Amino acid sequence: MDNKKSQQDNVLGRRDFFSKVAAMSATALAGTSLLANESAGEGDPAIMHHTKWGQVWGDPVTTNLYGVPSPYEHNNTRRSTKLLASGNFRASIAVTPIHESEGIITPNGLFFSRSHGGTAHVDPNEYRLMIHGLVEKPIVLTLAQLKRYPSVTRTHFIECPANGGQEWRGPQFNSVQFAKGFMASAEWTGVYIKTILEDLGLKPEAQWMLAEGSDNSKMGRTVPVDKVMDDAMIVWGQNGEALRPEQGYPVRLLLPGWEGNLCVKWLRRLEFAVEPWYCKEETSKYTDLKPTGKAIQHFYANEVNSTVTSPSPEIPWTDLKEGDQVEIEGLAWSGMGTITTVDLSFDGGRNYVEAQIKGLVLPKSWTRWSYMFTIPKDFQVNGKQIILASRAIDDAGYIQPTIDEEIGIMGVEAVYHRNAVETWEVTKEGKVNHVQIRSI
Ligand SMILES: Nc1nc2c(c(=O)[nH]1)N[C@H]1C(S)=C(S)[C@@H](COP(=O)(O)O)O[C@H]1N2
Ligand SMILES: [Mo]
Repeated sequence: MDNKKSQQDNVLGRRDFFSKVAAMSATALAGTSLLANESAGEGDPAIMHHTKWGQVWGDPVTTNLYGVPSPYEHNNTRRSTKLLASGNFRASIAVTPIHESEGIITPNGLFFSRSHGGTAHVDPNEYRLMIHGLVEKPIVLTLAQLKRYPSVTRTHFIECPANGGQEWRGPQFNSVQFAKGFMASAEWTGVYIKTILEDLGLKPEAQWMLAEGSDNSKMGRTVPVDKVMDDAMIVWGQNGEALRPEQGYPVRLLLPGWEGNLCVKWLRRLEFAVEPWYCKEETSKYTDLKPTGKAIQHFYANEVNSTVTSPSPEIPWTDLKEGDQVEIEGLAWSGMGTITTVDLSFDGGRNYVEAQIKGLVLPKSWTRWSYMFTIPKDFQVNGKQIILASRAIDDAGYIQPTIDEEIGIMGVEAVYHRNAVETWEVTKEGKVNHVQIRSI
């Protein structure tokens, strides 16, 4: 495997800025309370009067036998754009509103979706999975038979390796949803493929596994047997219910941390062999062109990455004023391991302070981070406009590169595996814009 980014062993630039910002926040937190001085007081009719909804019957419990979000949340949706679609939107991508997401799980209706031939609608009664090639006992399973294997439940993100891939030459989208939302996270239930292979008997010469979809795109990708025997899963459950059609109902392949493209949906066939297949999606696509003209192939894991999600172009600070406390939040993730540290910069990545990691920290999972911040005068820190940037480190020892480091190695002709530090400027009105800062 060609690891395109070298490991950096030192964490740069925490020094003086760290102490300054830390001191600033500490003083602010000691001197004021969070929101206790903001009380609307006695005059607020919204708390003084009976509520409209408290004076009528509520809906019968039978109104939504399958629950739907409050109508007030109508804006919290996946989004798509012609820039990300071909022709009739069948081969297209709809991105997750990561700025609206809470915790580390994406609700199924908001899970990003990328399909090369449209969403297939599979009849579970006609569903079959064939496992063959270099196995002692080839098999064709129905869905019910597949589910008789012992199941496991694991939380993992799926990220299209093209996440951010439109932006090698600079921001295309003034939106965190479009810039970073080619990913989502769920609690998946299924069976480890190694469990099935213990049953069927994998022949020792097997080195590669072909996974093929039954949809119109016939998505085919080859996976090294090492990964298959490590943590590859066949999944049918997504956040406590069956997979959604967009996620490959009734069954998909899940390769924790690896390119979303390899997680073949509407899975029909697994075949084991000595050589890789060199399918269309691992030759013409999902390879990265380097400045030398050579392409990187068989490069699978999504590397350590992070983004600020709030504030963002979608969630600006325009309603906040000097002295207000606000939580800066974001996500960090790595397909190679567990997030250990997230750093936050107010000056575009020159200096960093350490952010707080919140909640569950799981391998190959979204990890939520946060930083309590006091809005400074004119939204300036040390007399300069704020440029937010986050940088994550994982336990495989990787640290996100700067955009200059990444472009230095990859040029700008690549599409996949962009994981450089992203930058977000805050204007003096509190608006947030996606920017790219070179040569810092
Ligand atoms: N059968 C099949 N599997 C597929 C695809 C497809 O078009 N057909 N798209 C792939 C791509 S490019 C990605 S990024 C992920 C997206 O998974 P999601 O739609 O559940 O987010 O599925 C992968 N698996
Ligand atoms: Mo993808």
